[in-house]
Amino acid sequence: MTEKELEQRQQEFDARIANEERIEPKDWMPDDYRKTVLRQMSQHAHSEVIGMQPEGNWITRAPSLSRKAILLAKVQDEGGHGLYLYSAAETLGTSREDMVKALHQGKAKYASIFNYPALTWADMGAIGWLVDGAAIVNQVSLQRTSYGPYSRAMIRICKEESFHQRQGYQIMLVLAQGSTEQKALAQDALDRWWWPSLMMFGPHDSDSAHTAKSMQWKLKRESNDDLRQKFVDQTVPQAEFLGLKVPDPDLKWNEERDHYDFGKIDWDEFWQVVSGDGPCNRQRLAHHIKAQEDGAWVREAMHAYQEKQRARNVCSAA
Ligand code: FAQ
Repeated sequence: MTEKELEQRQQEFDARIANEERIEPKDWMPDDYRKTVLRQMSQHAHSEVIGMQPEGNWITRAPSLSRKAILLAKVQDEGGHGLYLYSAAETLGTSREDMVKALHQGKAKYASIFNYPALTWADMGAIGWLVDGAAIVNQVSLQRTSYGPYSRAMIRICKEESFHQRQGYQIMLVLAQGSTEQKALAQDALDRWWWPSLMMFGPHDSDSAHTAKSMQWKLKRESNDDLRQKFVDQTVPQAEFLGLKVPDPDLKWNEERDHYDFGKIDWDEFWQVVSGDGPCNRQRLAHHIKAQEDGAWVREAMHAYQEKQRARNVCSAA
């Protein structure tokens, strides 16, 4: 492509973004845009799949058959979101195998939150309420992202996340209204999951490497700090309704700003977890690698079956 043609394409792309048009897989897009969407979507897909592990640990220990069925369905949904997002990301020209390889080599990230352990049944409540709650705030905003397949995936995924958030909140509600021990379990889960949930939104805007460009491309529609504030504002009244205390002495309503003020996030902890040194990073990745290796025979069998079908179709067509 000549320089003039490239300039023309770039102008058309910019105009489409300005007009709120979606960018589709076969459309021309700047290399940096493709790279950034792929990075975000693949990391999002990895988060959904690695995110199955903390809750997956509790399927056999759920306190009743109905809790077990609900949790099983919820964890399966997260796996489905991952597959959905991998397929959507593949439209950018990179295979799912390569995305997974990048994860295993430590080149691709996944949400820091999933490197924390789920220690009690109350954590199933806190994860649904807070982690899915934070994911929804982010994903509702991403429903309007400029890359078409990502935007459509978000619309569907948000519907399911909304059920996940409610099932988590309902677990918390039962515990918070239960015995003294149950209420203590709920408070302990909130104490441990609150700050990591705030970290899910990423670094402050001033320290966010990608936000400015991603906002310009309308890939991100709201900044990390704005989404985090939204989450705090909507979640604090929910904690109050449960009769639980958010573990932040600096949390208070700011009349002037019409928002909650909240305390300082421990960014050293955030970057430590993001760089692979959180409580469960090694365990999560090792589990994923093992599952991938253990499932190799299934993929091989599927390919062999496809080959057989193809050969049969060629023979019957001849
Ligand atoms: N964890 O410049 P920014 C879910 C990295 S789904 C780890 O601000 P960006 C469902 C970032 O990648 C949860 N790394 O980056 C569920 C970048 O590093 P890089 C996942 C993080 O992309 C519930 C560097 O820091 N949701 O929970 C994190 O503009 C329950 C600089 O950051 C999504 O992925 C973090 N929290 O903004 C499943 C949503 N934050 O790539 C199971 C889509 C930042 O240059 C159970 N993603 N980093 O090496 C996004 O909206 C964005 O990617 C952000 C980060 C907001 C996460």
